[in-house]
Amino acid sequence: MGSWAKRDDMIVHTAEPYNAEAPMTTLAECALTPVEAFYARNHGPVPDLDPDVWRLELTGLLDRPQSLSLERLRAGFAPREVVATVQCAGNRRAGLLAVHDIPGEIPWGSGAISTARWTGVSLADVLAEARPRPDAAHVEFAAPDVSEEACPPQPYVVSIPLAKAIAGEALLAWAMNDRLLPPVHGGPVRVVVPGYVGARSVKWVSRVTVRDRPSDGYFQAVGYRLTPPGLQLGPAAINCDVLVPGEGSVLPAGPVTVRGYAFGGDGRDVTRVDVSPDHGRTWRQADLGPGAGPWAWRHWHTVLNLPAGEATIMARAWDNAAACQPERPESLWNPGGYVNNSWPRVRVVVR
Ligand SMILES: Nc1nc2c(c(=O)[nH]1)N[C@H]1C(S)=C(S)[C@@H](COP(=O)(O)O)O[C@H]1N2
Ligand SMILES: [Mo]
Repeated sequence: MGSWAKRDDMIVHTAEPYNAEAPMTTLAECALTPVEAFYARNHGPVPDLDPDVWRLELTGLLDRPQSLSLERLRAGFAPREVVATVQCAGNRRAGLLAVHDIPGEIPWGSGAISTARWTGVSLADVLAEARPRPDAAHVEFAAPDVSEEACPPQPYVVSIPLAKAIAGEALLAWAMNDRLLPPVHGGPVRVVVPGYVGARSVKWVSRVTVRDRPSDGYFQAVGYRLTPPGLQLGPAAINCDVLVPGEGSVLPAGPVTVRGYAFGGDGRDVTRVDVSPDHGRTWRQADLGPGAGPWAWRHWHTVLNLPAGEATIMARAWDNAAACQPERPESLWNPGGYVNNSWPRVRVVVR
């Protein structure tokens, strides 16, 4: 076991704060990512919280502000389960860094995305009891972990629109894959905002503030922002990637099974994944796996016949509005440096 009870084969980008992703072959194995292989993205040290002392403060534009213990949260609201994929906005950033350097950003490979069955209560139910006022428009989540990456160093605070917070799918979760949330994933309680960039799924949440405008904390207003200023990341972009074979694989001639995932993002379904054996000259449609619900990725696979020599395998996903992933990372690069959902390219050698 590695640190934080993770598998030994995790790719650890930084040990402190702990930032790690699973190898792509591991992600290809199952629809739900084992907790030991679930990627971890931390901006500061993991706080050590006592579940008995933990409270969730609900404050701001509310008629009935609340302070809820874990016991009260579990007993007072209907339990909910949602299978949701969480994807860091930096997933596949290494592909952007190959185009342009972005100083200080983690060179995530393709594994800053994972899927779990989350158990908790619906944020909508909890907010309903606190009664948002008519001018409520955004919901801010605050956690106690202090990040030195922020300027000045500050706790992790971000927000989502009220409409998303009360749509039903967002959770205050205390378990993942039927296990109590481990500290590194936000235990005792975290927010899970299905379909949004991972940055909005706040771990160790301790305060929920209902506001008339988005959070002005560093991680909302400066980090996780696309240029021009003010354009904030929320809904995740449609994405797919090739997980197997890996970059640089040497394969025997003959049929090759290609596997990957596709994720539609916020309420958009992936309806088709195409795979090219020859750098985009020809394409064939992959078989899409069932997926574990509207907020989860879908695995896909197809069999390609690759000629001997070097080959570049590519993939692209389409959503139910016929939108396709953008072709090239060059068209996505911006000084904020976030979100590479361009077509994956995997070079292999066939002998
Ligand atoms: N309190 C807190 N919540 C946080 C973060 C953090 O650093 N602190 N990182 C965010 C980011 S950027 C991502 S991608 C997800 C990662 O969740 P995970 O570590 O459980 O995979 O948590 C989000 N929630
Ligand atoms: Mo992230």
